[in-house]
Amino acid sequence: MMNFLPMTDAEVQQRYELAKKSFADLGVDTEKALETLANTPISLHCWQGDDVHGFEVHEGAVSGGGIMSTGNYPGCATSPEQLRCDAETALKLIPGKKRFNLHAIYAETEGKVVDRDQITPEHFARWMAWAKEQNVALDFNPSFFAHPLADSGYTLSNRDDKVRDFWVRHDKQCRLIAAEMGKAQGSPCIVNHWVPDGAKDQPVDRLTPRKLLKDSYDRIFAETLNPAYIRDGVESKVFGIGLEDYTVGSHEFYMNYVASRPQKDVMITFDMGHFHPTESIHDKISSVAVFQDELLLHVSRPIRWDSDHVVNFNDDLRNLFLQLVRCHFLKNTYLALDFFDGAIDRLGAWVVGTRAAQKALLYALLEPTPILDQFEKDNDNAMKLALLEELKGAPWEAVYDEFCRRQGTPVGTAWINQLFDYDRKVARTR
Ligand code: RNT
Ligand code: ZN
Repeated sequence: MMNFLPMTDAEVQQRYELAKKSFADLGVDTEKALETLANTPISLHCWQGDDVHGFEVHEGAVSGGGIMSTGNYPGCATSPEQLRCDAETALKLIPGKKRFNLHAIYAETEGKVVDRDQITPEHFARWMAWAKEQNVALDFNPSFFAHPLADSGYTLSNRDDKVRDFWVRHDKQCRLIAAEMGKAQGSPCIVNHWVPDGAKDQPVDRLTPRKLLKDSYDRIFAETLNPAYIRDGVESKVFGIGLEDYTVGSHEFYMNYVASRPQKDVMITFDMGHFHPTESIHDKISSVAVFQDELLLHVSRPIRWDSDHVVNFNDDLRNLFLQLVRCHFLKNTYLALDFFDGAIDRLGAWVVGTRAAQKALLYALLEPTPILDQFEKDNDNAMKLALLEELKGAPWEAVYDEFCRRQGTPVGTAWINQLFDYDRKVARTR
């Protein structure tokens, strides 16, 4: 195996000093960028570790549908202990402030069947204790998929009151669990509400399910919980596999839904994979910044569809973070990751994706925006373009390496050694 030699501290620092100087020449303070980076939490999604299976105990066969991870790489966590062990390893390889994002199906019920409308904070007591130990705050999600009452394709928008009431109860329980988490951790638990609801082909009535979905959310959010404990986001989507023609919770639906709340107590969630293939979310940030106070992001990477590939340092990611920084909306935005690749080492997927998101954020924080703004105002657009191009080669990576060094996480390629080790000793032996 290739053994990647770690850089010495002195090498990292020397490279950083040079980078600091070249950014300073452009009026950019690298220390300030590092401080913002260190204080911006990124929420790691638990479901990358086990292909969105969860630990629910079922009476009969498990229902599928709604969501899908592809790939059969060995090592998929099959118990809470394994998942926590993998997550701990990931947390060590990622610098900066992390949070951890749970779904309702990750409840621990001691082998008992507990249906989704019956879950309580005690089913997450182990997760809460673990999060405290790891010094990460928890985020939460109701789970509206992989359940017999989701098989029809309609949950919160179901025409059958019994089914819809079940899901409303589920979400209400989830909000109570999240509020408990938020209270215990002293930082609001961010809850993302996403339903897969929709139809494969040409529903005649596209209106009724949307009215029902609005009504369900109104009921769910009728209970005002302390915003110091919980914040809610609703996630839009263009289509799902098997639901190609109609998604009840579309972009228009949810943008209007959040606008319908005068108290602005529900924010929009943008997932990078939830739009038409050539439509990227960076252009939506400024519109949200005009009308809303907060935004939840699912950082992901679609390839031709909502494929949830591991996030990497591409134009989409950079453009997204550039907009958050340029719009001064970073502090109003909750950053969560949402990808799941079961075809490669899952620890590697987690770490690659999170580090890429951090790098893109740092890239944006190191932009000499006032100079670009001035070029734009003066109609010097070739100069603007030239500087934007030159910046792509600026030594931002030396700044990220220094960040890793200060945070005590492996610098550069060195972490790949640890990934390799864990893959061979843990993942491939499961
Ligand atoms: C699905 C949504 C949703 C899920 C997670 C597991 O298309 O993106 O956010 O991926 O809740
Ligand atoms: Zn998502």
